[in-house]
Amino acid sequence: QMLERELRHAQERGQLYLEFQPICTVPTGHPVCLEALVRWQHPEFGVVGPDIFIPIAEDCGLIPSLGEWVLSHALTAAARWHAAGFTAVRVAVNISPLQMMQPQFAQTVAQELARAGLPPPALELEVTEGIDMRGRIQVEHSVLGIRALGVRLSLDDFGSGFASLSRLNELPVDVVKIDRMFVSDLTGVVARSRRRYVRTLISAMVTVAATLGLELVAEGVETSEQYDELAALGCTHAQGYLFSPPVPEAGVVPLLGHVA
Ligand code: G
Ligand code: G
Ligand code: G
Ligand code: MN
Ligand code: NA
Repeated sequence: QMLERELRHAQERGQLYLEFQPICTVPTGHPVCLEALVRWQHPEFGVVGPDIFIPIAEDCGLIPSLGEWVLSHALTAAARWHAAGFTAVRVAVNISPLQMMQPQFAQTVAQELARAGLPPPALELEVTEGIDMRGRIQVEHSVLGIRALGVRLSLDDFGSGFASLSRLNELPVDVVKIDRMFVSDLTGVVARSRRRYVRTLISAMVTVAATLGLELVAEGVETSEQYDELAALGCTHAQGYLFSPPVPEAGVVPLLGHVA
């Protein structure tokens, strides 16, 4: 496949770059974390999104190397904003389940933190809720290793897959991210019963997160109507176009400076 061949060269040809999107506290809107999102600038195809090329990288064995590139560059960026004085602002990095299956994954994370000169709690690793059961022992090994370092774990896309509210207390995570589909249906043009269901669900998530001492992030917040609804329900954190779209690295410090 053509994309696969091109992707094999993307890293060495300097075609990958990161954007960063703030995760903000509710209700003050202050950024506490920036999620790194990888992009591929191809000379002919233009900017290719991770929705397209991450699955390809996973299929053709490129994900360990690509994932390490993302981790390394995200930490380098975070070291820069820490050096600029924003030491309380973390960086979140999306991790493919295939990376979690590598025996040496936690060790790689430790090495990259040391290289960037950052303390482990400055890093949050986002694992998607759809993480499957094959190689579960190895995934658990990585999870324990990551936790032992003091790196934070975030459960991405919560509600979209297999995890249930009742399973949350078995998962050693610090953060739960409500899938943006729920946020969208909170105020969207959907049946009144669907809106009521989504509101009840988020309210239950707020209760469970508070009980377990987890941070709860609503993803994909686009309108102040959604924001106000989430604030009223008791959501502690939010992310989305309302606050900021993903921005290039040069846009991060101005973003932090603006709200500091
Ligand atoms: O940035 P965007 O909304 O296009 O991201 C689409 C999807 O790609 C999201 O599910 C996001 O989690 C995923 N993604 C973005 N960057 C990375 C990355 O560096 N690694 C992995 N594994 N997934 C990523
Ligand atoms: O006020 P400040 O510049 O910190 O806000 C940062 C972001 O958070 C802005 O994009 C703003 O729209 C959003 N925000 C902060 N507080 C509220 C609020 O009470 N309601 C809504 N709708 N948005 C808010
Ligand atoms: O699955 P994950 O949460 O990592 O996906 C993040 C993706 O969501 C990024 O690709 C980002 O571009 C996208 N995104 C961020 N904010 C919004 C938003 O407010 N609305 C929508 N529709 N997508 C968003
Ligand atoms: Mn994510
Ligand atoms: Na998500």
